[in-house]
Amino acid sequence: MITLHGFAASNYYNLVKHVLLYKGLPFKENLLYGGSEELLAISLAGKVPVITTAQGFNLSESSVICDFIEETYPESALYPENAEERAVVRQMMKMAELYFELPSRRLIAYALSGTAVPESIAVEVRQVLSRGITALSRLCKFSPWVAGKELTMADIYLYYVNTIVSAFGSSQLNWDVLAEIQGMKEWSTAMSQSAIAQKVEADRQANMPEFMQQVTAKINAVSAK
Ligand SMILES: N[C@@H](CCC(=O)N[C@@H](CS)C(=O)NCC(=O)O)C(=O)O
Repeated sequence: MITLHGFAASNYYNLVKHVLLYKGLPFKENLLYGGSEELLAISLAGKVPVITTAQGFNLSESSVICDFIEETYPESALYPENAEERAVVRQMMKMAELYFELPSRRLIAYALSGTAVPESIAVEVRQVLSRGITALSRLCKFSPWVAGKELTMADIYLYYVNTIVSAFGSSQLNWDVLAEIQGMKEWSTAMSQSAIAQKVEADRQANMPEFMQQVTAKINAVSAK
């Protein structure tokens, strides 16, 4: 059986969990936070999520894990058969990661510590997010899924990326980034209503208090130095 390591407050963890649930694969969860020795032993960069297969193979990096799960368990396919269509799905995932997820993540430390985002960083983040808006507006079809008629890996990936963009764009930049892409919010609402998304969200909420305790402990340890 696959083991999924990490914590449910992480959107990267949750997107892999959603894929496992979508494919109906049996898996167990092992709660690990960043910085733990146990995580460092199995995750090359000390990041979550990590999966361990029944054969004992450890794999990190969420998009690589998604590909591995698809190749190992092709039932309930999440990538199109056609190579060009498959490339478009991967392009959406890449654009979402580079131009939505990563710039939004630069805001998280300020949100958690309650300090203002320096204007130079806010300018840079806005620029990169604008690039993401342009790219994803051109790519996403929302008919009804992002790549067209079939739900693909891009739907799952983008949905969890958007949780970060939405939360920190509005709280730190006062910018409703997702509203800039026509159809994105309606699609996001549809995604959030699936039984899988609701289970993942319930688990996320249950983990939040403990996750916030971890964050506070880390902030206090840094400020005590
Ligand atoms: N590129 C990685 C990023 C994963 C990542 O940033 N995970 C965060 C949680 S959302 C983490 O492990 N943070 C703990 C730390 O940095 O120590 C992926 O796609 O899996």
